[in-house]
Amino acid sequence: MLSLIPLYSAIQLCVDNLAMKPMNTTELLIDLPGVIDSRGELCFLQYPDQLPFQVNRVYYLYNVGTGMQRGAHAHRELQQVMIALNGAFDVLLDDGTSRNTIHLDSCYTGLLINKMVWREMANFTPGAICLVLASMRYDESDYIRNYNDFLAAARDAQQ
Ligand code: T46
Repeated sequence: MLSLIPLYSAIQLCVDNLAMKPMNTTELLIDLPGVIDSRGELCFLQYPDQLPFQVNRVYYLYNVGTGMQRGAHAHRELQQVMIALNGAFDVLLDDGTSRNTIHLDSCYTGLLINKMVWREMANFTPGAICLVLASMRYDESDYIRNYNDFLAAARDAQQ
């Protein structure tokens, strides 16, 4: 006999998504200081003024093809700050109860992504570069790559 559990999970996921509130992202956007002179522009961020954590890893995404998506996971402990160093892209953030999509298109803005936040990046413009400053070294066991598992863990964490 067919199990009804996958069907029930899918329906529950749809109901949950419809119930999502818009996430307030104001506090997540970090204004980065810039120094502009005749030689060009310089932008910086340092702990603890603009960065709420000390950086243990840096990586960047580039050459992301048209229509390609990145992310689609959450992190149990990792915090990150993301900057559109060049071009633009969209970042969907979802904490399990609220969600919002942020358009990043300025190297003067950092986006703080806290732990236990599902993220999906899309709509990369040609030549876009996404710089990420991370609080921890790479650790695959910190990833939650299944959305239902993320929702269950986020609800446990919020109780
Ligand atoms: C995130 C978004 C914004 C490593 O070996 N070391 C690293 O530091 C990273 C980030 C990745 N990898 C390996 C793991 C995979 O085999 O690179 C491969 C691609 O990683 P992933 O599919 O996780 O890439 P994205 O772009 O979907 O996600 C990345 C980060 O992994 C993630 O933490 O928040 O960028």
